[in-house]
Amino acid sequence: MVTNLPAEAKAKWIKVMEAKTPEEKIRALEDFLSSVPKHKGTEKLRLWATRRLAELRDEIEERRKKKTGRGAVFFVEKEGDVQVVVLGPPNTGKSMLVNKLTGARTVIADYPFSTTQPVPGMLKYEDIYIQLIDTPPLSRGSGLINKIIGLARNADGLLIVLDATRDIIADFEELRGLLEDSGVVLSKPLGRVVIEAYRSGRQGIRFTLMGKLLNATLDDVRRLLEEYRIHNAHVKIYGEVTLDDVEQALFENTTYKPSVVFVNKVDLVSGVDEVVKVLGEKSGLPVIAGSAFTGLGLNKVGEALFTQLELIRVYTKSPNTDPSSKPLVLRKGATIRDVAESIHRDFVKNFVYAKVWGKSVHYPGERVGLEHVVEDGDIVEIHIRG
Ligand SMILES: Nc1nc2c(ncn2[C@@H]2O[C@H](COP(=O)(O)OP(=O)(O)OP(=O)(O)O)[C@@H](O)[C@H]2O)c(=O)[nH]1
Ligand SMILES: [Mg+2]
Repeated sequence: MVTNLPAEAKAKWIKVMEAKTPEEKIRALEDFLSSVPKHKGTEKLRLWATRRLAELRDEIEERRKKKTGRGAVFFVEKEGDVQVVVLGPPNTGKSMLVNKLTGARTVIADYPFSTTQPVPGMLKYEDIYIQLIDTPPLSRGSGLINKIIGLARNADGLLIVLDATRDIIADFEELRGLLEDSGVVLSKPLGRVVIEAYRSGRQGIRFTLMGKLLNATLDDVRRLLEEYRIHNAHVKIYGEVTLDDVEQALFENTTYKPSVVFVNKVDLVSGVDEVVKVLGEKSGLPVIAGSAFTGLGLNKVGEALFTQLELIRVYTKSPNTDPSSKPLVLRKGATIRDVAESIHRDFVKNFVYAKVWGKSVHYPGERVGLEHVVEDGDIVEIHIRG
């Protein structure tokens, strides 16, 4: 999709990647767009950049409202370990579901478009806190589409709520289409590339290879990044990935959101098993059939999200103390480096070795290095200099 950008545009992209604030991002993105030639091959990219600009402007507007206390704020600060946005067509029971799962005081009403603002609540699953956000209905024609999708893009995962008394297949496809139009995809790509570019430093290009490059070598990736003037970056490759995917990843224009579907109101209809099964096959997603009203299926939501978001828990400890009871919540594939980084910046700089107890090691207390991949339930003790 990223087709033969001129060198000038490539060189400008780095500024967008490095931009920290929405204001900086807007300036850099506008500058980048001005050097992207207008033709068929760049159409999608330009469309995406234009949408992204609108989202960024919205974000600034929201921040301003929040600061001045004037106007309603749509953005929800992350709390807990992960943030999951609850999405769905009008009147499917999103608000009742969030209320039942978290106790949050949502607006529940028997007419559509009753929710006009996002409302957060906290769902506890074992020792993990999942922040659920109730949202206004997502449907074509709603003036809030960009804002709601902005919330979804910013979240760690989605909980899609459908209404069993309606055509759940059609409703799902409609919703998936809406999200895809804005670059939010629900199915996991075969591979995934994450590129973190650093503004300064002399680390060069560092790779974490958790999969493989299909048609290229790491040197090809280096050369590609060189064209974009990226000299300091951490490139993480998961699954099977092509050089195009790497280039694509520079543009953050599609993002995968792990999602779970909740088919609500099954207390009102009988024999939904078959259509629920079909939806599962069509969507490739875990589907829970239940009822916010009777409570059926509610106990499955936490675990389904935990699994679908591929979360793992790591319990850190200091020498001679017990592991913390509150886990660090990370993604599958996380390494000791990620653990160290989430404790303190200096932990990576001063790292000597880590001792690990749990599934990822051969014996309790094994010594490992920064690139060691941790697993759910691991206990980690990091030893640093000084
Ligand atoms: N029978 C039954 N009714 C439900 C269930 N869940 C929600 N309802 C009812 O459905 C209506 C809509 O519920 P809400 O939770 O407001 O739905 P919503 O999806 O948040 O609606 P909007 O915010 O307008 O999109 C209300 O009258 C609820 O009482 C359920 O599982 N079973
Ligand atoms: Mg609602």
